[in-house]
Amino acid sequence: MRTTTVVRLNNSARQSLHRNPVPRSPRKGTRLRGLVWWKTNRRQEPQNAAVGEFDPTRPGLEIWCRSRYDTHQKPWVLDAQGHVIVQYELDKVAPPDWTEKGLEEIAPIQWTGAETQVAAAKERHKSGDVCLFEPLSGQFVVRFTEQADRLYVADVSGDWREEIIVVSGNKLRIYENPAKNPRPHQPRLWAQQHYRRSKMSWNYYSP
Ligand SMILES: [Ca+2]
Repeated sequence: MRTTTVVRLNNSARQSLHRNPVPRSPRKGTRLRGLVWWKTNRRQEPQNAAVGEFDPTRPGLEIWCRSRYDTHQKPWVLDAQGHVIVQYELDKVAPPDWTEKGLEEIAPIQWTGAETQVAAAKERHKSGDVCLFEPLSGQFVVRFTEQADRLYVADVSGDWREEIIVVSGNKLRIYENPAKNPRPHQPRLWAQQHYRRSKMSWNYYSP
């Protein structure tokens, strides 16, 4: 039986695809329903991204994009409609002794329990420190002196907030937030199927 592919695009999406075509042969059996949205920030590669509730005053989730600079990264944030709402130079907001190679293994994290999420990351290309930062401003809110080789984020203590899990050589360390949980009765994140799916595997570009 032949596979039928249905793709309906508006004019703006057609123009976007013309400038930046996507692969034309979807996996057999895949039924495309069209482009949801496509957005570029002056054709820059976002490279690593983190999606989360970084600004509750804006509808939907925001997308933090790291940029692909090997040093002196210049992140930006898209809103749920694909508009660039902020961009900044990491060097101007990171601690002065943070590696100039920037951030890697970036993940949104429910650290405080408040509605606004922050992001966790480690020093790029080294067994380095770990930080939590505000994606919209780039401000570092917590820094852990570490020799982190790999970083994970998940709720392992069971209070629905998330902890930072660091692999350092053959050691594993877990950091939790000792502050009071402002919303202790939120349902556990593990109750959401998409959370279980996203935590099943680890991905360097969007953990
Ligand atoms: Ca939002």
